[in-house]
Amino acid sequence: MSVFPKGFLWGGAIAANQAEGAWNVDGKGPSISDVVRGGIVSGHHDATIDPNKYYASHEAVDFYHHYKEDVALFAEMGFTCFRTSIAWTRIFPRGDETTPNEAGLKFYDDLFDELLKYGIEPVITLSHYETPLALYQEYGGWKNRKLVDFFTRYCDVVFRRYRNKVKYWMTFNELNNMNRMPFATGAVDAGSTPQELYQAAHHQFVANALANKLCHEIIPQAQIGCMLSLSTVYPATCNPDDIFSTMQLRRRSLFYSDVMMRGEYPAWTPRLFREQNIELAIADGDLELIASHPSDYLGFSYYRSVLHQADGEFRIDTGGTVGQDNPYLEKTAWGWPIDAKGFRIVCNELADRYRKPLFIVENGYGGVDEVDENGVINDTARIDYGRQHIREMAEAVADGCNIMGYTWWGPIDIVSAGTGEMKKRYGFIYVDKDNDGKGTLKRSKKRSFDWYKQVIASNGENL
Ligand code: BGP
Repeated sequence: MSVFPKGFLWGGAIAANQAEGAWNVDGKGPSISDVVRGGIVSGHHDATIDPNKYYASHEAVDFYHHYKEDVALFAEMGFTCFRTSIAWTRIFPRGDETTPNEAGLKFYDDLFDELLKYGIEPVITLSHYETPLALYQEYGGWKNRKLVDFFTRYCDVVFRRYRNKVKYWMTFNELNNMNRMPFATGAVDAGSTPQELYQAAHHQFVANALANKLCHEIIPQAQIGCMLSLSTVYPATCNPDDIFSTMQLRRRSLFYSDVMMRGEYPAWTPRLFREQNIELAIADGDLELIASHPSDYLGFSYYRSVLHQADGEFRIDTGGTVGQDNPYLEKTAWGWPIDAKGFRIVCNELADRYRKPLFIVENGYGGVDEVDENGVINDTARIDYGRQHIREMAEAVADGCNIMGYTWWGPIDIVSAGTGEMKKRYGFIYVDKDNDGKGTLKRSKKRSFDWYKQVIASNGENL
């Protein structure tokens, strides 16, 4: 019998800016993703949109116009949930308006209706690297407290509008990437000071608490979580310096979920702030608000593990080199170590730490897919990755971890956040489009399509 409980949510996850395209259609304004060429992770972006240049988010895989066809394929695989984000700039094109854009609201009404028609629960991220560009350019992004009000207004509008359609929400995607990817995460510049980065995070904690409060008031049956990127981190050796340094690194990463899940700043933060000359502007009532409205669950992405050495260079770049080399692990074509046991470890670590439900909202294999002479894409490496990781997730459930669901990242090929490429593909569904934007956008099934279908049909038994 399956170890996964009845009602375990199985599906896939995308983000609006990596899939929808239609970046300036039906009143949508530009988001920070729309000025990026070559991946939002680097933070490199143009000051204004150059019509002669290629921006991957502008068309992406045109999910905006293909969603019916795509949702039908998800339904064929048996999805019971589907994670995507609402593009904030479809609802408020600049972010600071008071009246929402009806055409944008209507698009998500139609998308959610289409999902619900097949019994697929929408799981919605409110902000996935998609802060309105005007809020970056004119307000300086999340380091400005005004964004709390703008975000809260946006949340209020979408909670009311979709109260009968969406039960699962998440606030900010991978907030713990603030130090590594400040532009994507906080709409602040790459060279920002620690003071600015932690201030931006504080504003997002306040916004997160207000969103949780509003969501519970407007949709009592809903659950709203936070979302983090959580690779497992191993010390490179048993040298106590490596172990201590790894613990510190882990704390800095879990700082974000500690605040949002537990409702308080961890005990070690005053020392960090003192040593880095950080003086946070905390308004009256902020800490009480954060304490009163913690997240209902922790959503997280897991792709790989990281090996950390105290005096070594901690390298993370978009080309894919991650930490030091772990001799025990194979890597993907992008250099991401494949570590299914690490997945079980991280599930247990988080279940122990927070004692609240976990939702695996991203896990997947980014690889290069070749169409063979018969038109078949035989993506066995993707299937192996999925099989190993779901097997370890089953072990984590058997260990006692409370896991709500699992959404494979990029069930249909989309633009890579790290590199801006189409070539780095995660999908069970292939999209005919290349790195230069050429292709018919035709969808076709890879071999992994039937594999995932069988996994869902057997509630994770038949791998
Ligand atoms: C996560 C992001 C996603 C996503 C994924 C895979 O960090 O939340 O947006 O794209 O990583 O990364 P990439 O696209 O760089 O392969």
